[in-house]
Amino acid sequence: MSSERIIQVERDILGKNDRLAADNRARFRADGVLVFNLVSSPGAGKTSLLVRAVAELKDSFPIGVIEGDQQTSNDAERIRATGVAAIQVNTGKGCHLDAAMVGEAYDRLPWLNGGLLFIENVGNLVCPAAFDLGEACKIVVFSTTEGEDKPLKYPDMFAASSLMLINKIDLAPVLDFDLDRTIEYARRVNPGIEVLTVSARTGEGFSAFYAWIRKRWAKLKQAERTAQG
Ligand SMILES: Nc1nc2c(ncn2[C@@H]2O[C@H](COP(=O)(O)OP(=O)(O)OP(=O)(O)O)[C@@H](O)[C@H]2O)c(=O)[nH]1
Ligand SMILES: [Mg+2]
Ligand SMILES: [Zn+2]
Repeated sequence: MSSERIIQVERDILGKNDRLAADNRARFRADGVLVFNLVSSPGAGKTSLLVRAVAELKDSFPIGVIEGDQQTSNDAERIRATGVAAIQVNTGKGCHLDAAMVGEAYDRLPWLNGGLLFIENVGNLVCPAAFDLGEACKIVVFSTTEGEDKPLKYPDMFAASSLMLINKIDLAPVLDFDLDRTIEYARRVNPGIEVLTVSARTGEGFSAFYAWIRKRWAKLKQAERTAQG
């Protein structure tokens, strides 16, 4: 294929995805559901974070989870063990979730009436940045084991995210992790990105994460009331 043809095919794929993402977003709005798209490199701790968060939030909100991985249903099983509904999507050769996969998975979840939907994307710091799923925002999970320079090496993901959760903060002392430098690099590519430090292992920082979620949720409910007049 010529490079012009390749660019055209990419545009067609992203254009179709954007239309389906708009359909998803309209459905989420109609159901009053707040949707987060969690992205990270493999193993940063997305599922560990979600297992803790959904267990601790499930009495406050209806919650559903969509789990994206190339293979296995391990992550959906880890979520279901908390009593929260989870749908596993296997992308096979694919390296990201797209809006069509999320729309189909959403059909299979119970009605989340006014609740929360967490989408765990395939572990990959590159192309999930380009695929809108209809979410309210992306949350990038970055762990202390990855090296402070990742926001500069993979800027698209950090530019596309509203919140950076710096996970595995319990390991920071043994790794000589430089928190200030990481935040500085992330803000160089996205000056508005919010940052919280957490440990899915110890639970440190989770109350601030829940406060952040509740603030977004209150904003959504306020917008719904304004739209109703
Ligand atoms: N020390 C420590 N280990 C953690 C923490 N969070 C996750 N882990 C460990 O990191 C490894 C990967 O965690 P997962 O939750 O499976 O990561 P993930 O991002 O869901 O991985 P993929 O779905 O494969 O991309 C596991 O061994 C976890 O126990 C943390 O806060 N501290
Ligand atoms: Mg996972
Ligand atoms: Zn991909």
